[in-house]
Amino acid sequence: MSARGVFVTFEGIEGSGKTTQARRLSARLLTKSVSHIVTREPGGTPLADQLRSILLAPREETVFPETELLLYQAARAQHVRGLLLPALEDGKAVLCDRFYDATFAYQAHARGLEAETVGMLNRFASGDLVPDLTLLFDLPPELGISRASRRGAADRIERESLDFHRAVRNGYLAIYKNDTSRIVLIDASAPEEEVFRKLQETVTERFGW
Ligand code: Z5A
Repeated sequence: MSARGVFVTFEGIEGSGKTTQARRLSARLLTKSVSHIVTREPGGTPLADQLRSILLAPREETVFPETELLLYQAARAQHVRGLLLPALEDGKAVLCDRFYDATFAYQAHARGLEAETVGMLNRFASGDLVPDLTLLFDLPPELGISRASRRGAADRIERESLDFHRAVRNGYLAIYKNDTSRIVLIDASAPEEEVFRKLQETVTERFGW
C-alpha cells in the first residue's frame, strides 16, 4: 500500500494568482513524475460542480449567508469523500484551489457568520481532513480585482464591494496569524515568476519537490 499523499491548498482573494500558481506547480510535478491531481472548491466532482454553478451564478433572489455557507459545505462534503480522500489514500498529492480557510475568510469574516458555527461545519464537511500545507497568496484587493476583471463577466461573489474583498483579505491574514506552521504567506503582488520561485522554495523544503 502506498503512503498517504500530500495535501496542499491554495488560498487568497480573487485575482491573487492561486490558479496560475497551482497550474505551474502541477507542471513542475509532472517533470518530476510526482503523481498528483489538481482540483478546486467549490467543485471537483459532477455534483460539487453543479453546486459551484448554483453558488456563482448572479441572481435576482437574495442568497442568504446561511444558505451560501451550507451550499459550500455540501460541495465540500462531496469533494472530500468523492475525490480528495481516495486520491490521498492512493498516494497521490492533491493541489486544491481553495479549501476550508476560504469559508472562514468569506462566510465568517466577510459575511459575518459566527466563526464557531463555520468551524463546526468545516470539520463536519471535511471529515477532519487538514491540509499539510496552505499557500496564502496575499495582495491588495484593488490589484486582485483589476487582474480578475481582465477575465470577463464577474460572477456573484466577484460583484461584491471593495469593502467585502478587504474583509476577506483581513480574514485570511487573521487565519494565517493563528496557524503559521501550516500556512505560508506569499506576496502575490510580485511578478508571476517571482511568486513561483517563493512557492518552489517552500515545497522543496517541505516535500523535496
Ligand atoms: N468561496 C467562498 O465564498 N467560500 C468557500 O468556502 C469557497 C469559495 C471554497 C469561487 O472561487 C468563489 O467562491 C470565490 C470565493 C468563494 N469567489 N471570489 N471571489 P474561485 O477560486 O473559483 O474564484 P476566484 O477566487 O475568483 O479565483 P480567480 O479569480 O480565478 O483568482 P486566482 O485563481 O487567484 O487568479 P488567477 O486566475 O490565477 O489569475 C487571475 C489573472 O491574473 C490572470 O489573468 C493571470 O494571468 C493574472 N496573474 C496571475 N498572477 C499574476 C502576477 N503575479 N502578476 C500579474 N498578473 C498575474
